[in-house]
Amino acid sequence: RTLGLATSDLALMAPAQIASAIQQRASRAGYHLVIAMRGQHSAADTVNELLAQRVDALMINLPLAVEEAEQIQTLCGDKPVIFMDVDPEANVAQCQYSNARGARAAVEHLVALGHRQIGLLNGPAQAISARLREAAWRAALAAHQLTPCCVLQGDWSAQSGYQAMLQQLPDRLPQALLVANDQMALGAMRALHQHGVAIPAQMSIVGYDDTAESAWYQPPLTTVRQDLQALGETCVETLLARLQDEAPPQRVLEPALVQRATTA
Ligand code: IPT
Repeated sequence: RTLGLATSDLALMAPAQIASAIQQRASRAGYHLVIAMRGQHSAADTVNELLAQRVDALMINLPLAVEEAEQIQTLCGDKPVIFMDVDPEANVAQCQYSNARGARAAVEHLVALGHRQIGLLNGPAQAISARLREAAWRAALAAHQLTPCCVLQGDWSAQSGYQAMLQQLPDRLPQALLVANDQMALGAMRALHQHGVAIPAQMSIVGYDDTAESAWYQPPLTTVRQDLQALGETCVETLLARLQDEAPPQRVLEPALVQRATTA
């Protein structure tokens, strides 16, 4: 009785915290968990590595476009498989938070505070979640007749957020910034601190994820919460239900804005 998890880099906070929740829930159900991390391999190779270990069902936390996801679904044959980081248009079973609703909630929060110049520090272009967060940021700005200003890009790491922010300093700063994940927000805040830019007095910041550390930033981070524990548990429970031919759990996964101290 084995479940497989194909995952993005576990050095990143969100995938690590999701994997931890999955491991705990699987072991509570008496299942063994095998993890394959993508690294330099293709998504298909990573999934084949799990299939070679005869897993009963698979969770795929790899950023995948429609065709890639459907290919992997085919690769898995009749084994239950669930996708966690996929284009919602793909015709595959999914368990994920809406990036569109999360990014929109962040922009609405900043607009309600009176900000008109709202920049974006996005994740890598290959990541479907980054592309969807950017599209929703643009759509929400347009809905308020605001024009996009300042699009920066990192690779999800704190270091990349720091470097991207340094490029805008000292004086090319928007009034507010949506950062596509909390780790990059950590780095961006460090760059702003070094230049004496007060958060939130001179610039508001909203992160994305609400990882376990985010309440401990200085100041504590306002962010879009994806409950990573609930996500991991729901994925495992959905697979278990399919293995036992039962109805999957009816849990709604909704991102929610958590207001802390980096926005004003
Ligand atoms: C997504 C995180 O929001 C982001 O911070 C980064 O860690 C990324 O994963 C890594 O792939 S969450 C994912 C389930 C869309």
